[in-house]
Amino acid sequence: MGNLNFRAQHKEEPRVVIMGLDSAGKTTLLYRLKSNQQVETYPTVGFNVESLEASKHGSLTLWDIGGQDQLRSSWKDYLEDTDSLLYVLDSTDEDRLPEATVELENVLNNAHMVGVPFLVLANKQEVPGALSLLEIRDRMQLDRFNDRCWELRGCSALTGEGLKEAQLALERLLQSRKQLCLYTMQVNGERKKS
Ligand code: G3D
Repeated sequence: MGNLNFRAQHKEEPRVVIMGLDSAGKTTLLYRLKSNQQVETYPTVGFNVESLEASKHGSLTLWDIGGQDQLRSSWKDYLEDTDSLLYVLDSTDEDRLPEATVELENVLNNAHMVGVPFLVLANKQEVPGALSLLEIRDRMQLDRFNDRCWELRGCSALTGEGLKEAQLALERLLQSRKQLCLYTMQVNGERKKS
């Protein structure tokens, strides 16, 4: 479990928020990315936070936010200064895909999330019968979010499959965010001069 000073200490690192319904595999993913280890997880009350080494960015701060129904109203409190959203899905939980879609929409509609890129990670892909990426893309109608950068990747936080590719996708999205910020600063600078 992280401590609240972590944010102040690491504020210059790109900030990635991990969200998704409870049991999607967020905490397993966080610790698999962090140390390539499987950990015993308990429902997250509040958040877990870790710093992760990344190839292009030095390091990233990953915030894993509890996804239980009663905690979701507090998701908005974690969105300020977010550079990218990592949205984790349980690809075996077809019944809750509509709920997961609505929650993703709610997060993306938050005022702090305008233009923030996101990565949907379809987790638990090693389970036979898991929804394919194509099915997920169609059912969640992800193409309607084409006004910002996003990617959809499959993975298994349990076996580690797909995580390297997921991390690279995340880094690409952060790069796109950085370029957009630089462009916006430049445009704002030009506006000030004129
Ligand atoms: P959460 O943080 O999103 O709530 P957890 O989810 O990380 O606590 O994981 C919830 C359950 O899903 C855990 O099982 C965990 O082991 C399992 N899980 C996470 N990732 C995967 C995966 O890629 N494949 C499979 N098959 N299971 C996964 P338990 O049994 O402890 O509830």
